[in-house]
Amino acid sequence: MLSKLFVLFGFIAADCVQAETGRQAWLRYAELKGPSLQQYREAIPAAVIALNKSAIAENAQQELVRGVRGMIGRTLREESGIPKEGAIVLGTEVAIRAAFPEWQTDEALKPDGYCLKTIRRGQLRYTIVAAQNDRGVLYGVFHLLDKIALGEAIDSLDERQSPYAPVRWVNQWDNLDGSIERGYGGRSIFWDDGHARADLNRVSEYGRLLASLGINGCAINNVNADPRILLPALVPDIARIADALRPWGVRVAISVDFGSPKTIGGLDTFDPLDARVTEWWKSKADEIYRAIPDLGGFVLKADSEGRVGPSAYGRTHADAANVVARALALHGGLIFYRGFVYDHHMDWRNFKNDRARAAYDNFRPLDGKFDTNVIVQIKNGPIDFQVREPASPLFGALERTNEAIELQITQEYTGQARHTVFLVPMWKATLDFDMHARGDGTPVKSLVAGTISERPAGGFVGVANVGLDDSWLGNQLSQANLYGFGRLAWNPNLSAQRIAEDWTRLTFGDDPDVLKTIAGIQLSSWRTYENYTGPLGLQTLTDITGNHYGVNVEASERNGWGQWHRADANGVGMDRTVATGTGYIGQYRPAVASMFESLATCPDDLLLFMHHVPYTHVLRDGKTVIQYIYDSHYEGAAAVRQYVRDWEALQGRVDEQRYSEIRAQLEYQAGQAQVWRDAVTNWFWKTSGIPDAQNRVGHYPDRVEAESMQLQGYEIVSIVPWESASGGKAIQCEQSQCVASFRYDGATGWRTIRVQYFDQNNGVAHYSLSVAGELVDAWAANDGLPTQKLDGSSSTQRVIAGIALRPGDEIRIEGVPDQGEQAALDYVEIGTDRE
Ligand code: GCV
Repeated sequence: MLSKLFVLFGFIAADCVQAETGRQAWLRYAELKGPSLQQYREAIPAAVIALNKSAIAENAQQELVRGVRGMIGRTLREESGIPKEGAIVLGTEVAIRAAFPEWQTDEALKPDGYCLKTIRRGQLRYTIVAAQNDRGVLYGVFHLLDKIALGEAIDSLDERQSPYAPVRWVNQWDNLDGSIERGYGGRSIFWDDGHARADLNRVSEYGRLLASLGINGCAINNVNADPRILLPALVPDIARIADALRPWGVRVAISVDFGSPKTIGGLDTFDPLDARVTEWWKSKADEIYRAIPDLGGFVLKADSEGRVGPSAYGRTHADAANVVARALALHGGLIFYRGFVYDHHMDWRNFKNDRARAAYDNFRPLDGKFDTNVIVQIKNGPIDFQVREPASPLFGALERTNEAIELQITQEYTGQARHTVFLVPMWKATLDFDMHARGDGTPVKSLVAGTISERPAGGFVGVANVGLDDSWLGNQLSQANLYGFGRLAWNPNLSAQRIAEDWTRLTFGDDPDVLKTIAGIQLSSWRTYENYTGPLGLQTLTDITGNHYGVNVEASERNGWGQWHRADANGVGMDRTVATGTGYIGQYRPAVASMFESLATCPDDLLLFMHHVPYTHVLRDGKTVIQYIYDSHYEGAAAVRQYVRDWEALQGRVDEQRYSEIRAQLEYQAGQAQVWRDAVTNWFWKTSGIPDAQNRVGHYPDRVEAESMQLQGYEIVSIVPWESASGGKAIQCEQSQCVASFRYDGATGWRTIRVQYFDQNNGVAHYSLSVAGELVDAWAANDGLPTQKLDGSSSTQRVIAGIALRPGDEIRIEGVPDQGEQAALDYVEIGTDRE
């Protein structure tokens, strides 16, 4: 009893303290208001019974109590048998049938599936949550709570839900030292300093979030695996993490390094066909399964980006996968073998070379040679999570091999959680794409779920990379990507709109204006981001050999990484046609290949991914390619400015902390979108020699370049790449303090001043801005942007609204450098207020 009270008060205290930090995500269980509260108070019975005894069943019951208390303000009484009053009854089908013999169903539930059913006995009403297994019961409870949160009726239930695919997993790219590769939400919730964290509460909280979406597996370390994960000393750590996730129905998996038999195993080889290596993997699996009998399995990245693999011994990926698979099979484990295999030292001068071909070329010949507990885990597109890619042709090419689609929830190439980009529409474009693998009607979703060819395993893997930040992912709005991944993994037929709206209502409440604004931003955000970072299939025009964040149009060219767009003075795009290009298009089935091969039928959104065309090529909307590039960048940047205005209209309707965080994030994004816009459009103008028909590119009437100001102490520097700073130049301060000033020569009026400055991550420079001798703003460059350099990644904007300016007013910026951060400035723009 005492411990239950403790849990009760613990929840209440936790809810008060952490109410709106974002940590509760979509599971806030905020108190309902108005008539719906009254309706639920009348509909909800007083008692709950869990018929099965297990940690998962206990969690299901506790979750129900917690949710009902939060939303309806009623504390359910926990009973041990069916009472003579209305009740909510949780249990497996077998247990429910024993208690309610009158419950008849024709259709058996799938594993993890559940049913919500109202059964009446005379005047009494029982709300049944029945499932094939305990995990399904937990999922059913979450669904029931969602229905309440979304205002749906629960007094006459008759609903069955089954997952679309058995595999619904997340991968975490967490390193044992606690850092996360491509993680933007803080340090690892799992690891610190080489071991599992002492406090794994956040892991349990994560398990709860995952369970609420029906996610049933989690790989807890980076696919660039540290071989030490397989040392005996780490087994208890993995076991502790598994203990934290198990009550939420989430099985743990680990990523392993293929060289382990040699690096940590004491063998002189890791040749998959060597009997000693076979034995090593077997005894290693036995050792781990003794401690964690329900381990999900292993994830393996081999022969990719410097990782060792079977090629070291002239063996195939099937040889590599199977040697591990056989060790795991004895314990019911799976191996997720990553299809992300390519040569990153390709000769860029050879126009027939093509990284996009790699997955198919490597795996298609091995179809049918993988054991049944191997799943080939394939990224959605053939390159690497770019802002837009076609579906990987490998999905349609494997007929006798389990597949899973790998989607990236963490926003590596899509703004690193500093830009709001809701990825569900992008994922749906791939999942719904018909590969014509067996004639019409074989969308990617059906191939990965194995529903077409009855492959035994397969499904969905999301690279989540949540961290210790309260927002989990580094941006409150980015949580929708984790939520959306889970919803799609359970049911990929849901629409992006439905997912965006459900998420918004659960996360921010039911205010119709809040719903309209947030869902509106989310649903347009992918197109917006694409518009200013890489339209027409150019891929994300970022620093691909560096941080994958800021703009750098040529970073992809003239190196072996193969993310080429081949833009030159005459044209742009990769020729991947069969007729004249790399032949990549020929990897698709004929119906798909012919659509991509022809300029007449290739969708414009993927045009430059598939074809090299002159800048004057005319698109379907009548625009030339070059004009589209200009226009889309202006549209994208303007859209983000509008997001800021839309968001500001919600002040007072969203809790203060999340309101301010999101406002700051969107305002930052608006500044970055402008950097991207100017960089990409100027680069293409210079390269093509074709001016913008609307005369915007290269003409900035409101802008005063820092290098043209009166400078005291500041010196002018050239920026690399040139396009990432206005005019290719900026000013930096190598003294203890510097000043840049100029006189305003516009009309009298209220103005917004935008200062474009650089915020490197090697110090905290300070700035102040005065107008006509009066200090109007001061700020610190203390953001953690991913660079020490002056470039597009560090370029950022300070917006100072509501300034009364008169012609002749002096605008003066003082910069104080700190530890190598040089208080650098690019330009100042003066617009009409809140322009
Ligand atoms: C974990 C991209 C990322 C790498 C990542 C790799 C992969 O190249 O930039 O950080 O490595 O994909 O998916 O294996």
